[in-house]
Amino acid sequence: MLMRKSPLLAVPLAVAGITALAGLALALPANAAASTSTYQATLDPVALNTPSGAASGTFTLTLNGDQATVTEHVTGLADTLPTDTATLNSLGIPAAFAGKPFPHVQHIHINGNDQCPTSSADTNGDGVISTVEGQPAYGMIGTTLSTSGATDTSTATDVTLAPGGGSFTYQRTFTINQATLTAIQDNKAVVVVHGLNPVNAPKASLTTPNSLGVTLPGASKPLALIGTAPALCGVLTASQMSAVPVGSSPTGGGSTAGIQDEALLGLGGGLLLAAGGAFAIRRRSSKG
Ligand SMILES: [Cu+2]
Repeated sequence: MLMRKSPLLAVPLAVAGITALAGLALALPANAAASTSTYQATLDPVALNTPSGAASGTFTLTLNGDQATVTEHVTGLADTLPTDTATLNSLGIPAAFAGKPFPHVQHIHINGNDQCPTSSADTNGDGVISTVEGQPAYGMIGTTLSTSGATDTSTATDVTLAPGGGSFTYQRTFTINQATLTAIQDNKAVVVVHGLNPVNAPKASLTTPNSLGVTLPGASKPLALIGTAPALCGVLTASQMSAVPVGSSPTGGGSTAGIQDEALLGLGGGLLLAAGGAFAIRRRSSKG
């Protein structure tokens, strides 16, 4: 539809085909993303809660205005929920969850001491660092890294929107709230993945109710500490990989920038085509 306005440009675009359009979409953000910055965290086992070397992860967050793109890989976490009713009940997990992937709620915590908790964070001495005990180190929840839906605190403990399983890749682009955005830029943001592995978690995490009072729908008792205690943690720091603008853009952060950015993130061929259309308009206006 947009191409009709620019027949001369539409012809080479059509001939070049999808591959070239994808190339254009990849090339565009160099101009559009002058403010892009990248932050990274290495996710390490939380003291007391996860044995050293048992689990690990990498986390990359790219900011472009208020759009955040997260790419995360974790491995070695709790894999599946128990299947026997007695164990499920003792952990505060309804039977409907039997054998399902172990949910790992995860957040960007902000405005604490920009640290992951050490063993001294276990202030009640039960051998587990609860997520509340970890807060002086990593702060309150700023953003929920949910698989869909809201990314604020409203989904913080929603296990149905949490990634699950022992190893997973999480990738999502979302509008990041101002508090988290500011904290990231001030180096006050910490990534926390929750949910301890029953196989090697501290015994107390299996028998103590979680410190947030989370009770799963249909459960007869609160979820055990194992469900919400921090398993992996990493401090977000600015990366040397941050994009460097190449050339100048006459329109800067124009109204089409959002579309182009989504295309960069690989959200689908339709958006790639949309980006091609936006590119056609920009080219036409810059020539005219
Ligand atoms: Cu958290």
